[in-house]
Amino acid sequence: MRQDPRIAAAVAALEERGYAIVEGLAEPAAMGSIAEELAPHFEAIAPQDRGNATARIHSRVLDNAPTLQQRLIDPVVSGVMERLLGPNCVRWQLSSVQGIAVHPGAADQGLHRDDDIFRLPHPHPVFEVNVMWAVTGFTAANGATRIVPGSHLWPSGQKPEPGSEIAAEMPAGSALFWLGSTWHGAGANRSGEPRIGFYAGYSLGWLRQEEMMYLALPPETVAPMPEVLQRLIGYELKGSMTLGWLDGRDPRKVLGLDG
Ligand SMILES: O=C(O)CCC(=O)C(=O)O
Repeated sequence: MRQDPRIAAAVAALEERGYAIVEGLAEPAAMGSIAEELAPHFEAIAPQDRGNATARIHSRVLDNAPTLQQRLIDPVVSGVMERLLGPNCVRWQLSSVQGIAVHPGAADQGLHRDDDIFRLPHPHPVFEVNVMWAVTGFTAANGATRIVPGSHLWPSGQKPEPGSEIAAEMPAGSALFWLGSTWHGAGANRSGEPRIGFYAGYSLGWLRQEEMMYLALPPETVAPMPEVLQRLIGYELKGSMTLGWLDGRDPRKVLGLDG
């Protein structure tokens, strides 16, 4: 079967520049449904916990959020992960999920590399690839993610010069991909409307996930989700009795997830 050409184009851009934008990957109507799925979680955050006018919610939002769940297993996203992470693990995984609302008045987030949490010297093979879905449009004025092109190839210790970043502007329904090694950060919101994005981080299946997924999304919560998503969250045995067993057995069988 012929692969969607957007996969090869995104992989080439990620390898060359450290980021890729796939415009219109989801229908605008899907983003409307996702905004509705996220809204009660954002509303539940107390203003004093918002911090810097940027509100974050985490992977628990996946519960009862079928439109959002489908975006996480989008075939173009999966194709990119298979190409970039697949060669270095039995199965890649979801590492962290976040809804991020950058409200008017938010200052810009410092530029950073997501994979610095693993403390390995750069450059190194790709072990993390992240995706930001534009739930609202992303513009330079409303806090679009800032990206430093080519910075994924830099050695540890090299820092971005001021002004070397671009704003990843994109219409609602688009997806911004970046490598864990690419310097980036949310922009300041100088507009009158919130910038809402939905972030999903993917990593090699043998790394520790950033979020404690099994506690955030216990077996009874994932049971109604698509099987492929359950597996990405971590409910699977990777390889034959190698990684991720429970009581020495396949966790899907122990937990009754295979029916
Ligand atoms: O919200 C964004 O545009 C980027 C978020 C980010 O880089 C982070 O939270 O580490």
